[in-house]
This record gives sequence, structure tokens and C-alpha cells, in this order.
Amino acid sequence: MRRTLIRLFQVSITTAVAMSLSGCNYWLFDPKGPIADEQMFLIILCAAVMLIVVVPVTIMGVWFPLRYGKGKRTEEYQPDWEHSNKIEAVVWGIPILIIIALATITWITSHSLDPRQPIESDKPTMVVQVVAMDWKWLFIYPEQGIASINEMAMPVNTPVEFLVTSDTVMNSFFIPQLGTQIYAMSGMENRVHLMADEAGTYRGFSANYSGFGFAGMKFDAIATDQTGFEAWVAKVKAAPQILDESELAHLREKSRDVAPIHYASVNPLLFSEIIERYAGALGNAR
Ligand SMILES: [Cu+2]
Repeated sequence: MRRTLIRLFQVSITTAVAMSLSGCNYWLFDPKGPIADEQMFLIILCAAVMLIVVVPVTIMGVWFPLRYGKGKRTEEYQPDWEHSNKIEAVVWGIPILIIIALATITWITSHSLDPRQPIESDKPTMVVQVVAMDWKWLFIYPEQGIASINEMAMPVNTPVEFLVTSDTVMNSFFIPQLGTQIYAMSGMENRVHLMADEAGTYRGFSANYSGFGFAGMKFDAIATDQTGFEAWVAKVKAAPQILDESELAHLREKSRDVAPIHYASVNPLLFSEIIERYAGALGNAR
């Protein structure tokens, strides 16, 4: 018993030290936008509600064997005891209350955090089209007429509507510090509204395994003030490359750990053409 406890203690200390040294990122607990804020609150709230069960059960799991275990006949022995209204009330009442609380929270936040729901703001929503490729992210700015690979920028405090599709297998578009991940699937368009309320460069990646180069399928989401965003757009517009048919064919080749690329111009219909390439063609992609 004692050795087991010591061993358990060693394992937990080692795990705690390893986790603190591993460079784990607690992005979900460092939100930089209103959606991520609300989601962090949800995570903490749900964990706290679960602890209402986990903490007493853990305590009882240790306490009962210690107090009532073999050789511990300190309490009165009651073999003909069979029913208690108090226990029934607790074991039914508490779970019912927890389910009602969780159901209410789920109902409300499923609507308030619906990814399709626009974010209220005095600024108009900006549209960014996102395409998952093998293994990089393509960003198309239809309003600015530019495109980029593995780097995107957005003005702070401006809602952004991301239209997301895939030119390959399923991926999931995720910038943890801004909230809500959304699946990128070929032949269809998913939408997620996100907003950054603090300037910074946030890591984005695919949250759905998509093959060999998946680990390097990362991008920077640069949130900056309006001037900084306009400067970024100007920089991309000044890039030597454009995203034409031959460059697109090149992008469709599998590649890993791709450094950011800027395209001064892009076919304005490219996003819908990529969707149409797969639409209604299950197992029959051109
Ligand atoms: Cu799943």
C-alpha cells in the first residue's frame, strides 16, 4: 500500500514536471477574441460542473474502504438495511440537476456560438476564403484580390467570416486563440465567424489528421490594427508572383512545411471553382 502510494506520487510528479517542461501551449486558456473568450468560460464551467460528481466520488472511493474495509468493524453492522429516501434523493436528484444545467447551457451556447452567426460589430464583416491543400493552407481575399499560403492577416476588432473548403481530404481549420474550429471538406463550403480583439500573431493549424505532411500544415494568423492590415495587403499586392493556373497546379502537388507565399492577384472565382471540382462527384472527382 505504502509503496503503491509512493510510486503513484512519483508518477504524478514526473508527469507534472514533464508537462510543464514540454512547452505545451495552453492556447484555449489564453483567448484573444470574443468567441474564444466565451468558449474558455464554457470549458471551465463544464469542468467545474463535472467536479460536483468527481470530487465526492474520489473522496468516497478512498474513504469507504478505509472506514468500512475488512477488519474495520468500527461501525454498526446492518445486514438487513435496504432503503434510504435520502440516498435515493441524492443519487437521482443531483444528476438530474446537473443534466438540466448542462442541457440549458448547451442549448443557449449552441445558438450564441453558432459558427454561422455573424459577430455584432460596428465594422463590416471581412470575408476570407480558406482552402486546405496537401499540406498547406491557401487564403484568398476576394475583396482585396490577393491570396497567400500559410499566412493570413486580419484587422483587430473586425469580424471575419471564413469560408472554408478543401482541395484534398478532410481537414479542420483552427486558430485556437480565436476559437471555434471548423471542418474543411471538399465539395462544400463551411463558415465560421471569428474576431481578434488583441493584436498579435496567432498559430493556426489543421485539427484533423490529413496524412504525411499534416504536422507541418501550420499558418500564422496576424491580427493587427487597420494600418498594419493595409500594409500587409500592400505587401502581398507587391509580391512578384500571381496565383494563376500553373501556380495552382504547382500548389496541388504534395508539399510539406511550406513557408508563407504571397500572391499579388488571384482568379476571383477560384474558391467556387475548387468547390465545384468535387461537388456532387462522390468518388468521381475530376
Ligand atoms: Cu470527430
